[in-house]
Amino acid sequence: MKFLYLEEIDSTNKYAKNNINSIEDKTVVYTYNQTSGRGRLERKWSYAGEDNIYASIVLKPSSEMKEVYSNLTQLLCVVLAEVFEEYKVEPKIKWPNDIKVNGKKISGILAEAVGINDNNEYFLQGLVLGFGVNLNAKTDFLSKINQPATSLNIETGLFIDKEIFLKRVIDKFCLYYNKFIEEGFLLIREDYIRRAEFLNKEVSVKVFDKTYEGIAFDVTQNGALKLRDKNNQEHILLIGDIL
Ligand code: BT5
Repeated sequence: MKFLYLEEIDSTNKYAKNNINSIEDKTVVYTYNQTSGRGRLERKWSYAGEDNIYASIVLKPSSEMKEVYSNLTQLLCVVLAEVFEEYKVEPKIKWPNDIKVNGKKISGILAEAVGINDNNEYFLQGLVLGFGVNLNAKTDFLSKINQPATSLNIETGLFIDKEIFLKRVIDKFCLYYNKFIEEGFLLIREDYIRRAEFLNKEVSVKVFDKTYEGIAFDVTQNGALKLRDKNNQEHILLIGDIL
């Protein structure tokens, strides 16, 4: 993996997307000064200061889109969880790709694909897997976020070295990556489910403008969420937000 450090940038994901052709496959674009970080669905990723991680992994696995690419966020989620565990905290995954510690959000992932349509054919130029991790955020900053949020220093009482953390994440991601592209979500399904906080619970899942309610009872071989509603009807949700 190559590293591309930017002194200051609005969003590492946006930078990676805008420069997709000049950025090589397997490059980590990162900054410690992200001025306008983004979450999914036009939400924001708040800047927690320069001792935290704001990074985007650029991948160019092929020019056609494959289903397994949409599961890369879940791979990154498992990788992040494993690295958190090295710091002796207990991360929980909120489907599809939030990480929480003690019920509070500590990390978020934003995956985007860049491609072009030509004569009804789609050519994938690259995938951008962005992640933000609160390593050393202050409680007064976190309390202003519109959902419970935490940081690794708060959970451990230690100052966390951001370079070491980032390197651990990228090394681990590389260890899994090739095999994951071949084998898909099944490779990590057990590791993902073991840390899932939502399974066998009653949840509401928002999928665009529709909301599904029921018991989240399984995650499929493709990483989709299985939900059983009160009429005993099963729904398989590929994307969405657990409310
Ligand atoms: C995410 O979106 O959690 C994806 C966040 C991805 C951020 C990275 S940073 C590097 C790269 N460049 C970018 O521009 N983005 C990526 P979502 O699931 O939509 O969650 C967004 C919600 O998380 C917000 O509405 C807040 O409730 C919460 N949030 C925002 N900032 C936070 C923070 N620093 N810590 C914890 N929670 C936060």
